[in-house]
Amino acid sequence: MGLWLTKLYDALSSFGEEDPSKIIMLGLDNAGKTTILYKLKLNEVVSSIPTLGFNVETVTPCKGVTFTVWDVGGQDRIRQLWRHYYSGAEGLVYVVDSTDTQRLSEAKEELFGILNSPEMPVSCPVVIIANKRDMPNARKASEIIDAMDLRTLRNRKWHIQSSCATTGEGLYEAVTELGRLVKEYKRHQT
Ligand code: G3D
Ligand code: MG
Repeated sequence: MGLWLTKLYDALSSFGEEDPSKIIMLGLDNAGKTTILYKLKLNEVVSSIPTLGFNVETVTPCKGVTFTVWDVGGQDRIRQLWRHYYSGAEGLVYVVDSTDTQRLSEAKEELFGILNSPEMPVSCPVVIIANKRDMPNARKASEIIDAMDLRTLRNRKWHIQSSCATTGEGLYEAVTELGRLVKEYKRHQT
């Protein structure tokens, strides 16, 4: 394992240590979720569960930490199925394509819709990943905060991190912050 992967593995391991952590990773299609998942999977195989009518990917990069991933947006027909996966979530990673300015408002609506869902734990923390930062037209994290009205998020801790999923840049920082927020959240649950 390279140094980068070792650090990532340590960051991931740190939040499954005491008890298992259930993380969901969502975002519009094409945001970069599957790319991130493959970077996080380390030696694990990503398993897809397509039988439910929508494609759910799961990966357990290290003992005790599970990421469950699907695309949000469109397809109203299957929305009620998502709720099943919200319950018990201890962290949400929300991936945004920071070059896709046309769909930032849709990304925002979906995020707020998810967070307002009755099944979504009220104070579950959120890490927003502003992905594709390598592209010349990528919006900065501060611009994403404004465009998505992230400062209006109430009752929960959130953090934004820009990344380039194809190289992995920013993912270690995102995972480290996620681990910190998840641990803090769990301490307050007990
Ligand atoms: P999704 O799972 O959220 O739908 P994917 O998104 O992970 O499938 O990524 C969608 C496309 O964006 C892929 O391109 C992927 O390679 C690209 N991508 C993901 N992250 C980055 C990034 O940080 N920078 C750049 N430049 N591209 C990225 P393809 O061409 O395979 O569809
Ligand atoms: Mg995908």
